[in-house]
Amino acid sequence: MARFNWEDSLSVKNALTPEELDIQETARAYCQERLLPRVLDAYRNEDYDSEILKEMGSLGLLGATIPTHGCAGVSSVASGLIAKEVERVDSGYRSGMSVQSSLVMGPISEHGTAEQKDRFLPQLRDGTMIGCFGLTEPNHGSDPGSMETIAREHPTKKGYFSLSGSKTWITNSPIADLLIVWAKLETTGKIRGFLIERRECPPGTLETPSLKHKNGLRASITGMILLDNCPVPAENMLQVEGLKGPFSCLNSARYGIAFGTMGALEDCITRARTYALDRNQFKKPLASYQLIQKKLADALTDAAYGTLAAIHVGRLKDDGEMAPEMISMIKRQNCDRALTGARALQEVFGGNAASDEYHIGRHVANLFVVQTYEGQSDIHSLIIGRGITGLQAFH
Ligand code: TGC
Ligand code: FAD
Repeated sequence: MARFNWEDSLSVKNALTPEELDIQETARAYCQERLLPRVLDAYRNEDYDSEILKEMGSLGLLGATIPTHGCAGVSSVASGLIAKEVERVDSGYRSGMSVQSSLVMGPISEHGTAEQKDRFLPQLRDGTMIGCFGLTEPNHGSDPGSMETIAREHPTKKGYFSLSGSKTWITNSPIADLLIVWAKLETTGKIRGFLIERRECPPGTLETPSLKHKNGLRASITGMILLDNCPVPAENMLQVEGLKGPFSCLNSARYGIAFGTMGALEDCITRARTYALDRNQFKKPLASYQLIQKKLADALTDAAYGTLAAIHVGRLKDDGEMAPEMISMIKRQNCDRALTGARALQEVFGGNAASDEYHIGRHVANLFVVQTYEGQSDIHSLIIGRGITGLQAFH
C-alpha cells in the first residue's frame, strides 16, 4: 500500500514521461525563482515586464509544441505542465505566455506561409518580438462571427489591404510588435487573419491604448487595437478562411488554460494548508476543524481530477483524436472548479485574505477573468450541449 502524498494526491506523475517531468521541473524552478518574487509589485502597479517573454524564450518555453523553427517540439501535456507552473504563480503571466505561444505562434505555424513562418517564428520563439491576438470587439465578444472589423482592397497601395475597426480586451496589444487581427474581407464576407507589423504602420492608422485599472489579471497588460485604414500587405494574410482560423488556435490556448488553472488552485491549497496549520483559534489549529478540512479536500480532489483530465485530453490531442467539445469540457470544468475552490479557501485566511501578501485574493480575482476569456463557462456549456443534442442554443 502506498502512503498518501497530498502534494501529488492521485500520483499524477505516474501519467507523465521522464521528459515531461524534467520540463515541469525546469518551468517550476524558473517560475518560483524568477516570477514569484516579482508578482506582488507587478500586480500592485499593473505592470508587465516584457523581459519575462525573453526569459521564457531562452528556456524554450514559448511555442513549445511547435516542432520547427528551433522550437522545442514537446507534447501538449508538457506545454500544459509549463502553463500550470506559470499559473501557479499568476494567471496573468500564463496569459502573456499563452497568447504568444498558442494564439500568435500557433496560427502562424498552422496557417502561415513558409515565408511568414521563417520571418516571424524565430523572433517570437525568443521573445524578442511580442505578439497579440485580436478577435474580440467592443460589440462582439462571445459571438465573434458577427465582427465588424473589415479588410478592403487598399484604395492607393497596390497589393495591400486596408483594415478598419476596433478590437478590445486584447492581452499584450499595447506592447505588441506583431498583431494578429481577424477581419472580414469586404469582397467575400469571410473572416481572415492578418499579421500587422506595428513598425510598418503609418502614423494614425494603428493605435493600441491600454485598458487600465483592471480588478483581475493585473500582472498582464491588456488593451485595444484601433485600426483606421491601416495598410497591410496581402502577403501578410494567413492561409485559412472562416472562424475555424481563430478557433483552431483557441483549442490549444483553452487547453493551456484548463491545465494552468490547476496550478493556481494548487497554490491556493498549499497556502491555505500552511495557514490553517499555523493559525490557532479556540486553542487548536484551524486545520484541525472539519469544515476547514472539507474545503481542502474538495479543492485537492478537483485539482487532481482536473489535471488528470487535462493530461488525458492532451494525449488525445497529440494522437489526432481530440474533439473541440473535449476542450470545452476541461476548460469549463477546470476554470469553474478552480474559481470555486480558490474562493472557498480564501475564507480560511479570515481577515488576512484581504491582504495581498497572502496571495489568495489575487488568485480569486484572476480566476474570474480566466473563467470569462476564451469562451465564458456558459458558452462552453452551450458548446457541450450542442455536442450532446445536436442542437445549437446560441442564437
Ligand atoms: P460555429 O458555427 O460553431 O463555427 C464556425 C466555424 O468555426 C469552426 N469551429 C471550430 N474549428 C476548430 N476548433 C473549434 N473549437 C471550433 N469551433 C468552431 C466550425 O467548424 C465552423 O467551421 P466551418 O468551416 O463550418 O465554417 O460558429 P458560431 O458563430 O455559432 O460560434 C459560436 C461559439 C459560441 C461556439 C463561438 O463563437 C465561441 O466559442 N465563442 C467564444 C468566443 C471566444 O472564445 N473568444 C476568445 C477570444 S481570444 C481570448 O479570449 C484570448 S484571452 C488570452 C489570454 O490572455 O490568455
Ligand atoms: P459577452 O459576450 O457580452 O457575454 C456576457 C455574458 O453573457 C457572459 O456571461 C456570457 O456567457 C453570456 N452570454 C453571451 N451569449 C450568450 C448566449 N447566447 N446564451 C447565454 N449566455 C450568453 N479577446 C481577444 O480576442 N484576445 C485577447 O487577447 C483577449 N484577452 C483578454 C484579456 C482579458 C483580461 C479579458 C477580460 C478579456 C480578454 N479577451 C480577449 C476577451 C474575452 O475573450 C471576452 O471578454 C470573452 O470572450 C467574453 O466576451 P464579452 O466580454 O464581450 O462578453
